[in-house]
Amino acid sequence: MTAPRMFRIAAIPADGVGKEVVAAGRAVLDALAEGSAGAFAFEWEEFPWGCEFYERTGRMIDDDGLDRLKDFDAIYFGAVGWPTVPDHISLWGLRLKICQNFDQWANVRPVQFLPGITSPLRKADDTELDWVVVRENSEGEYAGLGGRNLSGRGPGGEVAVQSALFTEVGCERIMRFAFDLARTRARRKVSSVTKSNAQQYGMVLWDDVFKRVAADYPDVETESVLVDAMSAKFVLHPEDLSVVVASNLNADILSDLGSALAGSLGLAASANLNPKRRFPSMFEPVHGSAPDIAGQGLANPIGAVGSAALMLEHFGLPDQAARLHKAIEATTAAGILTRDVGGSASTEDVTKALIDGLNA
Ligand code: GGG
Repeated sequence: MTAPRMFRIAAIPADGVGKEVVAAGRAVLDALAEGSAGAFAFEWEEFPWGCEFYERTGRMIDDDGLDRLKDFDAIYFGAVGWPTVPDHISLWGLRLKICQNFDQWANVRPVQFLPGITSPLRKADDTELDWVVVRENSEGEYAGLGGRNLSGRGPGGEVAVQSALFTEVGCERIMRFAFDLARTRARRKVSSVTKSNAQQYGMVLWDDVFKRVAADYPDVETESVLVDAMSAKFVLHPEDLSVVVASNLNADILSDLGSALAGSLGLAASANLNPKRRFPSMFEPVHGSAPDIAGQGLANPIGAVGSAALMLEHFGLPDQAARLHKAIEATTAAGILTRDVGGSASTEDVTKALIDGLNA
């Protein structure tokens, strides 16, 4: 008998419901491996980083944390943020630190409509809708450039600057990623989103690069849409979307809108990819730590389990990813739903249904 393919995964549940949904995702993945007849297995190491760790140590992650993560096959992340720690400290101290250190410049956020879940779009054929938001994940509005109290005037007169950084290399690589992704989809279309009428430097560069890259993909339909118009399009004409590529901030906002339109933020999965695979990629639900429901067994584990499916695709196990998707669809179709999508099932109930669904 040959040894199983072993995947080493660093689990970072971090804060709030992140702990519950990472536990759920791990249970589902372990059940999948158990049923693989020894074909593959997961070796987990869990790290305690997050806001509680910050309160004890003054750091969101150990000083050697990034070094300890670098040799894992993937990072499975929960959610970051807790009311006792300022959000910019927790986000920059952990999630953004990992994304930037491991050059995870492509954030893939599919918007998926599941059976049995009512969407505010209220289309009879909701399950036919699906599009992907591709988020530039390394620069743009989240480049961390700027400063406070630049005037030196003190209280009441303070001035702050927050700059966005757009590089030709950064724009081009995320656009090529989006076009290559579009070529794998039934509808070969890329919609580029900016606010280049009002933001006349970085976003005009983005538009120029988009036109240049598009010329290399004549088989892919394209459009350039302002972010305000794209928000309306998400609601009014979602059937016209396939791949939507946008800057860090615009895509962050649009992907939340997309998942809310699909029924709940709790459903949305994401992959922070280092496409060249020099460093580990990170998989996490789109949702945050949800302090209002944390620790009550109310969190929806589907976003985290969908993220696990993206991780399996990244590992080159598309059939196993498809099994997770089938289990998700069977669970929602059977009406086993958490409160955010109109049900009364607990995180544990849904996790059990997902595990049962693997073998259905
Ligand atoms: N699991 C995603 C998460 O923890 N999000 C918290 C957050 O505030 N994210 C901002 C971002 O996605 O840049």
